[in-house]
Amino acid sequence: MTKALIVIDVQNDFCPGGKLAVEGGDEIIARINALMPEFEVVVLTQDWHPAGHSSFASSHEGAAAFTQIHMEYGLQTLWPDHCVQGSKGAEFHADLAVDRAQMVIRKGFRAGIDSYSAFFENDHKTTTGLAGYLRDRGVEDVTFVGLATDFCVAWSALDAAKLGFKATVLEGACRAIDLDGSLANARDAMRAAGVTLEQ
Ligand code: VGL
Ligand code: ZN
Repeated sequence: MTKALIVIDVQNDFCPGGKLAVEGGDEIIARINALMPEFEVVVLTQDWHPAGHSSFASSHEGAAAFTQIHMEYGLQTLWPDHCVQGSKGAEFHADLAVDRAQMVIRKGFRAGIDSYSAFFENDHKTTTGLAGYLRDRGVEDVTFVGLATDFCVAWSALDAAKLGFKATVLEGACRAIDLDGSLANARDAMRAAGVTLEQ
């Protein structure tokens, strides 16, 4: 069974000192690098927003970061500006072994829609192309690591399970944002969907 490691958003803005820093975000990098040689397929995702993206609180007058708004496709959490295309914050962390990756999926590049999942944008319909890539390479088993557990990692793992992949999240190689119970909710949802949670 061909196995893929999907490394979610290990970018400067999600690491300490970044615009949307996840506590301990850089602590997982050595483990992720060590995992890479165990997988035939290694994919990185890169959050990649245009300036003025609709997920930025700064794009909505009077709106504060970490609140929610209604978009056409559903509820959307608003974030500080982060991972702007071409910025230092959007680059992968310098310690990540990016050269071992065979594929980089950029997501969140459409101004009007966010994309947490590596497979579908937040309308749950627009695809990123990753499922097709994995199927073409014969992948059946996908393991997720990276940032953040309760947003991009969880949404990716949930979609992977829905698409029929065997999905595992290595929580010890992830860190969470944990906003209003989002981590507990994400873990419940992943378990219910048949995602295997391991340390
Ligand atoms: C993420 C919030 C906004 C993530 C990306 O990588 O989990 N979270 N954009
Ligand atoms: Zn983002």
